[in-house]
Amino acid sequence: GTLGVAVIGTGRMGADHVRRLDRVISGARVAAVVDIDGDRAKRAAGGIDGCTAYTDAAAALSAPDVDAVLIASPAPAHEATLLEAFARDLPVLCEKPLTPDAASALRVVEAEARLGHRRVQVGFMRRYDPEYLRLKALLDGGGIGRPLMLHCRHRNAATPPGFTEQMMINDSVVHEIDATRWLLGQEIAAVTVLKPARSSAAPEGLGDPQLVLLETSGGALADVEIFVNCGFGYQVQCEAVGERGSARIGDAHGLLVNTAGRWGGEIPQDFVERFRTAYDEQVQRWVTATREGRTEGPTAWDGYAAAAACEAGTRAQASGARERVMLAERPRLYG
Ligand code: ISE
Repeated sequence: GTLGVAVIGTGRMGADHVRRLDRVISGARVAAVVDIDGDRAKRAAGGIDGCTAYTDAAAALSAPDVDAVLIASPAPAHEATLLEAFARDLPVLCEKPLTPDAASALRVVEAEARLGHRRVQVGFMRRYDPEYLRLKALLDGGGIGRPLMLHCRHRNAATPPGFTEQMMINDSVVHEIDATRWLLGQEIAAVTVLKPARSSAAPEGLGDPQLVLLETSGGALADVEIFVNCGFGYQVQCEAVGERGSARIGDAHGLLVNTAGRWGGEIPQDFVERFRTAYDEQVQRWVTATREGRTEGPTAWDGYAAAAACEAGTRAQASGARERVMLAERPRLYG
């Protein structure tokens, strides 16, 4: 039957997932929405047939018409909802980051391992982006030989209020950390962060942009420019350099216009627009797999490994030194 989904958190991503499940995805319906702000929850549920608004995640998870959970609340609230979902053996799609730090992410990994089967797909949606998938297929097929370096750029037009320097790593560079692990099939071994002169367009206290250097377990390097107040739009680019060639994605040359003595195109303004297909695909694949009794996609271990690398990254921001990533032993559930 149709999968009844409870969406936890109705902020920016949560509201977008409610719309997506309601109008784009097949095989699912929004059975419940949860927000600690009751009015916001009611607004999100409004107009959706049979959708109940809650202020308490546990209450929504115990509702008889809820079969699965999509977590889009702020990261510090993820762990409690994940453990609640495990207690009821409910399948979960959890927005990134899995949790805000490595210790809590490891608790989630251990709880799922105790359950004995996978229940969590982590929302690293770049793995569903058509361009990233082409790059991954090229690398896996040996198309440019052994990959040695990734050059990444991650630019946001502007930050929302309250965005911190740690969030530049935990919320933003976490995507490059996952993409590097996934594209290369290697762990992140060490992280270094360098800071150029601060852009005067950045809010007070935010050292923006920064250069993050990731060293992998297989001896590859990934450099990431993170610039969260670049002003001109949302850009995510990645160039892989291999022994026999290079390959680059994210140039967004969909429509190139020549007029009035100039050439150019448009730059998307945010991630919801740039990664629309990836978000749709991620949620559709989750719904389809869940209805077939499977869990696939990025694992809780991927969420933990990314959190451990992020922790080294925020240490590196503070110390200015090269910080090693400490990983726990990988439970057998994750291969
Ligand atoms: C946001 O949380 C995301 O996940 C976006 O993909 C990223 O570009 C942005 O910097 C984050 O704040």
